[in-house]
This record gives sequence, C-alpha cells and structure tokens, in this order.
Amino acid sequence: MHADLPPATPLMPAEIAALPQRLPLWTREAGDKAIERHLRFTDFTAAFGFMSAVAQAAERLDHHPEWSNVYDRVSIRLTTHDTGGLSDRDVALAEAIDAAATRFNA
Ligand code: H2B
Repeated sequence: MHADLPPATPLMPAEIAALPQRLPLWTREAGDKAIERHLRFTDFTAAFGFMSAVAQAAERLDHHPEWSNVYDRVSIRLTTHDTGGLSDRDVALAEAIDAAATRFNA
C-alpha cells in the first residue's frame, strides 16, 4: 500500500541536536529515542477533530503516533519502531501535527 515511500532514515546525532530549533513545540525524551508534545483544545470535539486529521496524515506518511486523549487534552509521543529511535518520519509527522494543531486552535 505504501510501496512508493522510502524506508525510514534514522536521524544523525547532529540532526537530533538541532530538533529544538526545527520543532520548538516538541521535547526530546531522555535518551533521544522519542519526542513528545502535549496539546490542549477548547473541548473534546476540537481534540477529536484534530486526532482525526492526524490519523489521516499518519496513514499518508505510513507513520503512526503513540498518543492518549483525556477530554480536551491530547498527548503525543513519536518514535520509529522500525529503527528503534528517531527518524525523518518522526519529523515529517511532527510537522503535520503542528499544522493540524494550528487549524484546530490548540
Ligand atoms: N509507525 C511508527 N511510529 N513507527 C514505525 O516504525 C512504523 C509506523 N512502521 N507505522 C510502519 C507503520 C510499518 O510497520 C509499515 C509496515 O510500513
């Protein structure tokens, strides 16, 4: 289904070091195997609309978040299971998530 996508490429140490500049709304987990972002919306409907948009982006990118939702809050952790750490796919999904968060007024 995603035969057109290249495999995930692990981030190099210099790319990991530059993540705070590239993705300022995300924090690196201890050990640098994952990044996290915590969001809050006006209500559950907005939070779930955001999650639906992210689900579509995840399918398109063939990269899926670890996440949880409580009412108006969504917590997201991104890591690449195939490589055991951060990859270019985490950056691509984080950028799509940031764009969706803006659209849904996080
Ligand atoms: N999502 C995440 N977060 N990490 C992966 O390694 C991953 C994924 N791999 N989504 C994809 C699916 C892989 O299992 C499929 C077969 O391409």
